[in-house]
Amino acid sequence: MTVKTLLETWAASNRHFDALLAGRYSGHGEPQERLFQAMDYSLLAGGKRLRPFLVYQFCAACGGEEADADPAALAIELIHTYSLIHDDLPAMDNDDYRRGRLTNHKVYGEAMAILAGDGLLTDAFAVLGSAGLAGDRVAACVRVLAENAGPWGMVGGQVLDILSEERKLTEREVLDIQTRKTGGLIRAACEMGVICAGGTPEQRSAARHYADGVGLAFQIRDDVLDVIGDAQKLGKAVGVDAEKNTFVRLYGLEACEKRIEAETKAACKALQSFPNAGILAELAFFLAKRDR
Ligand code: GRG
Repeated sequence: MTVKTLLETWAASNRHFDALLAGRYSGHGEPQERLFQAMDYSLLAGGKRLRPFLVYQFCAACGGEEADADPAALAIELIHTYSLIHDDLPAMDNDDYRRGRLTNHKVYGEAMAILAGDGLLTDAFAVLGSAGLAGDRVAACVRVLAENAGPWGMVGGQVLDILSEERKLTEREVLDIQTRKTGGLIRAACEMGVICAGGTPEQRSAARHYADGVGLAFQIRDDVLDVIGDAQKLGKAVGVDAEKNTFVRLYGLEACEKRIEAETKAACKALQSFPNAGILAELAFFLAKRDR
């Protein structure tokens, strides 16, 4: 597997995914058109689509078809986008730019941005609930997604982060917040991919291990990019996390690089449970060096 093949596969996956999204919300003359426009504004702003790609690739690694993974891929990106819209609000991070454009509330106002996030979050479960998969697979996906995105997962991590803003955290505390806040959706994406394909409990567990390594490396890289990254490439401001409880503050830049490498290698070890997961290994190494 080469980086070129990875990027071509990822781009093809994104084309397929964007076709799924096209025309889903705005443009149908519904009375709540303004809400749909606000949802599409952030959804179609050109994110990397990493989480859907993970759903598709874990489904494929377990012998599933692309169509089996569509609802879970859609659901995870809807939830990810809602979290970004809400995270950018004045009551949270108060950011002006995201995905290279003005943040949702800057264009649609706070009330509509909150409702766009709410709409994306709830529709994610409508999408999953109407998946044409066996009922036990749908139920398992709903549970995994809700547990990782909700109060025990991403939302819980955000709360812990907010409550500790004034305090310098221990390594254990920073890791706990990261595991929920960033790790939650990455874990849900990987595990749902296995579930959609009817993979084994061992494969679900291996997918979680891969996700834990990749998720941690991804967040550390995010913190590193806030220091050394290019705002143009990232589509958002840099240097804004200097006062926060980041991994750079905890370890320093050099140790961050070492930890990213170690977590990436650990993630790839978990792939032994899958007969053909070369692309997921290549993805882990690519993400470790990403610049956007
Ligand atoms: C507000 C409920 C609520 C949760 C907020 C996930 C989150 C918690 C906030 C988003 C901001 C943030 C720094 C999250 C860390 C995870 C992360 C690096 C998100 C950005 O993900 P990318 O790089 O974004 O995949 P794109 O735009 O490419 O999809």
